[in-house]
Amino acid sequence: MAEGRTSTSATKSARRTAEIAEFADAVLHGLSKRPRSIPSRFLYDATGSALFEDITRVEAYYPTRTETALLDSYGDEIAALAGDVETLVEFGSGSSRKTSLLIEALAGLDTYIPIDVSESFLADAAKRLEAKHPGLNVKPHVGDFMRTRNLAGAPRGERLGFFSGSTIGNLTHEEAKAFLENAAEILGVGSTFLIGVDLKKSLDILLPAYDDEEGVTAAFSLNLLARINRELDGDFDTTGFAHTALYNDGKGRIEIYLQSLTDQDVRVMGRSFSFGKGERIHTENSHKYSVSEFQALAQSAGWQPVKAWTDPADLFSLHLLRLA
Ligand code: AVJ
Repeated sequence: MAEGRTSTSATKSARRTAEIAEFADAVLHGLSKRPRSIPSRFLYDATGSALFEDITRVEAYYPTRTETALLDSYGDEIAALAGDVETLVEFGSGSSRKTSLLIEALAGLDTYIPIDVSESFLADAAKRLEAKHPGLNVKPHVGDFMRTRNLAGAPRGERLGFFSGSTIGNLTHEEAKAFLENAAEILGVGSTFLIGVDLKKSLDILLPAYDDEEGVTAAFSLNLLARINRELDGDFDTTGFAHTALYNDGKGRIEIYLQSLTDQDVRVMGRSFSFGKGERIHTENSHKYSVSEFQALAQSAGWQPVKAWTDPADLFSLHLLRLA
């Protein structure tokens, strides 16, 4: 897949074709195996990303507003501990509000490099942030942050990485370790890394955050079936499946499924898949960490904990790490 800073319409459409082929492979394979599962990254097409933005405004979904409040409260302290940061590298662009809080706190910042798969999302974010922070160079990098190996052509300079929103929770512990090792490669020795991580907590708070009364999270999950219908010539009845969220205590994670409400047959790309009533497709994991669990994971990938901040209700954490 083409990766880099700008692209022509030919590379854009080649990228789109590759994306659909990859989605098709993942869906046909994921619906054939047992237990059925589809990787969570496919939830985030344009519609899914917009629905996720809606989730961040739902009352029961505490992570976004709690992380924003932590950045607001501790941004200056984070900036002081990170040192003379010249380049901010964001893995998977978050909402520009969170990023702006960090940019404002980093007095000597010269360049902001957001890494994201969505070129249009990056272009919007670049425009907004350049307007908001005059003098800041925004150099978007198009690519999957799990696969990006270097930021060719980007200024060296003291680097701070930023991975917000507990997106790291989508990854298994093994994948998270691999991600942290790869980020170490990209950011380089001496750099720092700020990561937002959701904390383990009471199920009374956790479960409603992933199954809100307004049904926004359900709509987000079910969009995966609608996306299969749109892009892979599927005929899923989106009212025939229910969004289900549960906490897997052993694995320390929320697991999200789409559960068939009846016995039914579904066709995708000319192939037929039978679902028994109650049968489910695993669509997403959201891992939760205590502060010390996450610090141990970071250390296993070569990152030294500098400091961690939590809110008074112990809902969410921000970790500053350094690569020695
Ligand atoms: C984007 C992975 C941080 O795990 O809280 C929220 C995804 N899915 N509600 C999370 C999500 C359903 C979210 N992350």
